[in-house]
Order: sequence, then C-alpha cells, then structure tokens
Amino acid sequence: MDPYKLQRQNAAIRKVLGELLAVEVKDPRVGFVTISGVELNRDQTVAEVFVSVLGGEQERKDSLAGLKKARGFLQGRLSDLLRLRATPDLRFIYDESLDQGLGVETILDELSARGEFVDEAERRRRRTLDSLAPPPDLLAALAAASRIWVAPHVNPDPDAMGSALALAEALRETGREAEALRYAEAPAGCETLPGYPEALDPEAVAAALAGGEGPDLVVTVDCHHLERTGDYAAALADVGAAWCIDHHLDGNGPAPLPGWIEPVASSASLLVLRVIESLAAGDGEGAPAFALNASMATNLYAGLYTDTGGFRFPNTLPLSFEAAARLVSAGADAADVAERTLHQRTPASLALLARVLDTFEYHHGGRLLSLRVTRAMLAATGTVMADTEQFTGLASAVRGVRFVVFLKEREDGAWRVSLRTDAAGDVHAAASRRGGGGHRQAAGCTVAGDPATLVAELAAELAPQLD
Ligand SMILES: [Mn+2]
Repeated sequence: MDPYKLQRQNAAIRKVLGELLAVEVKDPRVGFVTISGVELNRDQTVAEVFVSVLGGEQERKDSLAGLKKARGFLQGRLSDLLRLRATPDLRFIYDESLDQGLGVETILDELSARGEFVDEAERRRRRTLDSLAPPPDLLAALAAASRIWVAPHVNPDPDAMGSALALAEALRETGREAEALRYAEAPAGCETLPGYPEALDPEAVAAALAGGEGPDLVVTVDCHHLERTGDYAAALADVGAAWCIDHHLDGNGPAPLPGWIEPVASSASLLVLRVIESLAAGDGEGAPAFALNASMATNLYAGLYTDTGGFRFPNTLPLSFEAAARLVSAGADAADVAERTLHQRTPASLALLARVLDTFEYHHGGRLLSLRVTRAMLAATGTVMADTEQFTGLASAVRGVRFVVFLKEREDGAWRVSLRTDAAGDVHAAASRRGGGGHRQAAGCTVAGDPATLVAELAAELAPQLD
C-alpha cells in the first residue's frame, strides 16, 4: 500500500475510533482516553493505537482495562464503518510522549507565574513568515514529480486561483511540466489574474486525460480534499498522488490529503509563497534556481489581499504584512489588485445587493445580523452566487454587529450558511456541529430547512457569546 494511502487510513481509523469511544462505548473508564495516533502495518493486519489518559496512575490502568474489554467490539465496528478488507488486530499502547507534554504545561505555569506567559493571540502575533516552513515531504513530492496539476477548489476565489497559477508557474521554472486547472465559470476577480486564460479548462483536462497526458501529481490549493475540486474530483482521484496546501481547519471531513495545512496563514497563497521561496532557493548551493517574478507575486498578492478582506479581518497578522512587503517588492501591483478584486462592482451585483439589503434582520439588540440570497434574486438580476462574496463583509461592518449569518440558497433548495464573527467570537463550533468547517472567525455549513427557523436556531446558539 502506498505510504499516502496508509497515512490516510491511519487518520481515518483514529477518527472513527475516537468517535466510537465518545459515542458508542458505554464503559465510563474509557472517558479519560485520547487517541494520539494510529499506525497500521503494511498488510493492514495489525493497528497500533497510541493512547494517552487524562488523570493519574489509577485512571491509566482502568482506561487500558476498559479498552481491552471493548477491543472486540471496536474491531468489528471499525471494519464495518470503514469497509476494511481485513479486520486489523487493535493493539493499545500507552503514549508516554504526552506525559512529557504535561511537563510543558508545568513550564508554561512557571512562565506564567513569572509574567512571561504568551497566550495564543500573542503567539500568532509573534509568528514570522519565515517560521512557516513547508514540510520536507511535500517538497520531496514536488521534486519527485514531472507532470503536476495544481487544482484550486470549485468556484475558486482569488486565493485559490491565484495560488494555483503562481505555484504552476514556479514549478515550470524548475523545469517541470505544470498546469493550473480552472473551471467552466470565471468567478469575479479571477479572470484577470496573470496566466488565467492559459490554465487548463474542463475540456483541456478531459482531452489530456483521454490522451494519457495526465499528471503524476496533483496539488490542491486552498482546500485539502479532492472532493472540493467539483467535477474534477473523480478523475483526479485516479491520476496518482495528491497533496494539499491549505489554511482551513475542517474537523468533520474525511482525513485530509497529505501536505501542509497551516491555519495561522491568512491565505493559502502565503503558504504557496513559502513553497515557491523554497523552490526558488534551489538546492541551497550556488545561484538560486529562479526568482519570484511579478506575475507570481501578483497572483499570490491577490489571494493575500482578498482572504484578509483587504487587511481587515482578524486573520491579518504581522506575517500577512511581511508577505505583502515581499510580494509588492517582487512586482505585485497592490493598487491594481485592490481595484480588480474586492472593490470592483458590476451594475448587476448592485441590483442584487439592493434585494439582499431588504432581507437584513437584526437579532439580540443588533449584535447579530442575518441576511439571505435566494435563487430567484440571482435569476432576477442576472447574477451568480459569486456576486454575493462581499456581502458578508458589508454586513459585519454595520456598527454594533458582532455576528453575521448569511444564508445562500443552493440549487437543490438547501442553504449554504456563511458565519462570520469578530476576533473575540467563535463560529467554527456552530458550523462544525452542522457538518461544516472553517475558522473560528469565518466558517460555513450546508443545511436544509426553513430559513427563518435556521436563523432562529443559530441566533439562540450564538447568544451565550454575546454576554
Ligand atoms: Mn483561502
């Protein structure tokens, strides 16, 4: 089995076992158990399950006894749920490394006592761009491939599309055949990105695959599942290895592709910048392999600028400005990107905005604002869903508003819910509970049902955060 499949299988087993322990195993002794890792052997007959236990020596003994008792049940459920060919023999191993983790806690307590404790927000502020280092195995996968396709998520935004275009161009500079993929529609802000017209469209992708000219490596950017590549997903799953570069957290999805997921990055393009800088440095001996040029820099800056809402969102950190400085130095035209992305309006999108403004509803004394767009509004104004991208930002800028709930009607009648909050809020949990994902400040999910009821439920759920 190839190592990436094995890695995904390990992650899947870990996730399912965690859920089984939390939901199905009634033995209270296993309530203290956390699964820190799973390692399947090559023929998948044995799975070593590394566990840590909250509590002392007694809890540890009890928990391991509870796990031993539940072993047969867990093995059966696991092979049912994951449709495994063979049922792996589960071996529970106590993970000592987490005890050393407790040592870290003690050190943090001491630092805290001395007034040197650094909280999460401060740690984020202190992160430098150079502290974001691409994983060596991702760089190795790029180095080993000769034909690479870089795939943004379906309905790409400038971060996804710009990242794909820049990475493909940089990979070509290293002598590889590399192409960015685009979709049938050109979403706002993407069609004027440098190199966009040359990206492979669905017809070119189909022709390449039919002619045996597919890639030996796919890299997804701004997403970490092939499922997010829409109509390409099935074909891309067949071509070979797939890796990801992403900055989204997603607790509910299937195990992510191997690669680099770094939520401190305000855009995927910032991570792609670091990958390009590694590629450009060459082997570290002699002259650099190539230089970050103006078209790569413009594509990456478009992602950086739009994903921070024009350096407005709480994800705007010092490292975002470090990246901005490097990209503008390399030739990105900051003013032009701003004009062509966030601040551009079409008459049709303004007509749509007029209708959506009519749906604004204030809850909790104006601290939560809900809005909605229906398929009928899009049809009446000749717009597409991508034309609503700026509306969340508009709503969150209303004085007093801390939470935005934006419902977008999908073609199948379900609602895509975009949630947004300020630096103190958390909407990730509400989205995650509904099978979605995202970040603490911006998250989304898809739900069916009456829109007014959905808004009322979300408003009630977020209310405790308003006190
Ligand atoms: Mn992004």
